[in-house]
Amino acid sequence: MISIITPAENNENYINGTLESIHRQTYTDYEVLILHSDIDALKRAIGKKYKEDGRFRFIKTSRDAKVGEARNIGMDRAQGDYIYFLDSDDYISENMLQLLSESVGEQPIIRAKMKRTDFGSSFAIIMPGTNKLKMFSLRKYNLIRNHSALNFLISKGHVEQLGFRFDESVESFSDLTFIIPLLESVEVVPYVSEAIYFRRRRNDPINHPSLRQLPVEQRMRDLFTVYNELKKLELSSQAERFLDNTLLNFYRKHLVVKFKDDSFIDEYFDDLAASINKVSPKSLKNKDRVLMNDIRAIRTNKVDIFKKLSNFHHLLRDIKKGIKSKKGRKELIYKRIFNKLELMDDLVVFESFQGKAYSDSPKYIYEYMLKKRQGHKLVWVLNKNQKIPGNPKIVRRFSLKYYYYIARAKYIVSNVRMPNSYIKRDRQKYLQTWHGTPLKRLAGDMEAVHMPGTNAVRYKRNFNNETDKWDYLIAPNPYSSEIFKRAFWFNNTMLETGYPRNDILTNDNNPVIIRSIKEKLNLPRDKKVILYAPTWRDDEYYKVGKYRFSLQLDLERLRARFGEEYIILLRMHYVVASKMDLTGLEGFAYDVSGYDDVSELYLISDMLITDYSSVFFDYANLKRPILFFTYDLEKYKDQLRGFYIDMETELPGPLLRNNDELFEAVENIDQVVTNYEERYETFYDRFCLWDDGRAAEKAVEEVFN
Ligand code: C2G
Repeated sequence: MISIITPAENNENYINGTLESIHRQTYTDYEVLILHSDIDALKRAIGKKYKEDGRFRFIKTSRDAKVGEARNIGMDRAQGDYIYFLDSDDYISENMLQLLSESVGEQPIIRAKMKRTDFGSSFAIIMPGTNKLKMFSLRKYNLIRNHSALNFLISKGHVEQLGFRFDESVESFSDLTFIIPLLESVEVVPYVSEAIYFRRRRNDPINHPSLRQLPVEQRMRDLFTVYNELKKLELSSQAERFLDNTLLNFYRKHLVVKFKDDSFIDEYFDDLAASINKVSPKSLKNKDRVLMNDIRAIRTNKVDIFKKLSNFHHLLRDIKKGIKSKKGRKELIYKRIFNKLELMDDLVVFESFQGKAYSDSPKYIYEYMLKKRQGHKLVWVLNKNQKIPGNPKIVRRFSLKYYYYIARAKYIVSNVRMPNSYIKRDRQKYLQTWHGTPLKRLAGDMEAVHMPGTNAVRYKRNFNNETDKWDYLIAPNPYSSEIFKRAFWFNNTMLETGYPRNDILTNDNNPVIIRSIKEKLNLPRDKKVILYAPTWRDDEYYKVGKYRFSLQLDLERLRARFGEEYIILLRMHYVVASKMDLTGLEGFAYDVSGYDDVSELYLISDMLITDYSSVFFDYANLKRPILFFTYDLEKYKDQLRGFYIDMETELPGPLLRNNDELFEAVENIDQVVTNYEERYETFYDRFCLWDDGRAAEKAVEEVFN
């Protein structure tokens, strides 16, 4: 019998897939030892059929048991002739146990193939088994290049006889304490390539990191512990080289980056030296000069020289990166020169939608400061030539001046993320206004990421680095405040003020202002106005940052039916790059995508049509009709993002699946208003109560006092 050992702590969300892949095995003589600190909670999370199957055994561990301890307990309780470690977020091909047990023969261990995969991928089908084995002897340590004890079928008698255990004191690298002695004890390891272990890439490095995604400091301490422990054993030269290289590679890949801070060096130098001193001279042969210089400084205990070397490496790295591109050169000057200049206490940099517009909450905060708070030097990041009230200094995003100002400003005000290269300075204050009440799942709350050029792990890491820099965040309503705290991992000052960008919806909702905006846009004054403002789709794009939008709205028919009474303003999201062709629709359809401030467009519209854009939360302040043209609701909700609220029951207007339904609603708009009156009230009370026309004032008073 095979005992599968599966620690399951914190993996309640994933384990069903793992258990299913076991349940489907063609080889059935197994038991599964599932280890968890709260068996009742675990059982609530897993499927009935596994609970009813006697082969699945549940074993309680203590709450703080690390994975090594759980595996040791699993080994103690295993009743099989063989053990097999399978983690509770991974899965195996259906022929795994069969192929391994058929092929192991007299050997104490055997290994199968391992593949990386993402969540959401479906189970693998059986590959035709040829049972051809590869034998690993001299190169057997190549099999554990991922430092993992997973995916070996191992004779339990052998393990018991030689007493192999996992170190229970460390989070990461504990596998090495078991698997290295085990590999030392065998001559060869047979390898089956037709059976596959699917190792899933975790999608949440912040809230739910895999061991590899734990902070470098912790992994470093663990590695030092494990390294020193194993170095006490008498190891073969292969094992020694493997272990030394594990340390040196970790040093080069993860530690070198950290050593840019002298304080980090001060803190960890002694521990580092204790390990590096044990590296065998043979393992240092043929290593490059840069590494060897470091090693020499460490081994001779010369901290000051080591610091100089590290600083020099980092300068060199920055220069190398810098000379590659124009942007790199500017970043180099930014990092190495501008960031060393003193902060200017009166300087405030404003930016909205990455410099694309003079708009949104930064605009209203700026205008409030212009009027009510003299004594600050105000700079706008704007990528076009445009006159702005107050004639501030204007810089283009990523120009040298831009870098200069973001380095020296005491205050940064932005409504989207700053570039990854932005370095938040110690005394700098960063006010993030954000740009909408979330309907679509945000950042840390996203399961998968479908945007081009990134994946969930990278996306969340970068996002988390960004939100760490925010000192203040504006919340438009209690609902957003709660979501922002969680999805942005935010625990600095939440400004529960309402949206500055919505101040005008309270203060300027009058015929004089409405008329002046219509004049600015050259719109007829005798027609009612429909505003169509949809959002973007993560998976429809030309390239990174440039999204495609195909208009599903039938403008010809809309004009034929409503052209006498209405005009329509088409407002694409700012990341949408598709251009609209409105030839023949002159005087009826207007492309207002380039108009900076959507809040002004709300003011002049008699009705809003949108989809999953946050625009409706703001528009609801006006208490005017809202229609939802949601022709791709299922795809958007289920595949792309997922929503925070129930579109079917909580929106202040109807969901309309096609042009016919939409036109009917426009035709009978009074009836729609009546039908949705109650829901609109509830919605308004939930999302609009903080918007009292004084949000900019409240935010400024708090941040700039
Ligand atoms: N916007 C706009 N015109 C559109 C769509 C959006 O001017 N056609 C502006 C609005 O100010 C809106 C903001 O961009 O509130 C954000 O747009 P969303 O469509 O909601 O999408 P997104 O940029 O993904 O932000 O928490 C909010 C979310 O992050 C959504």
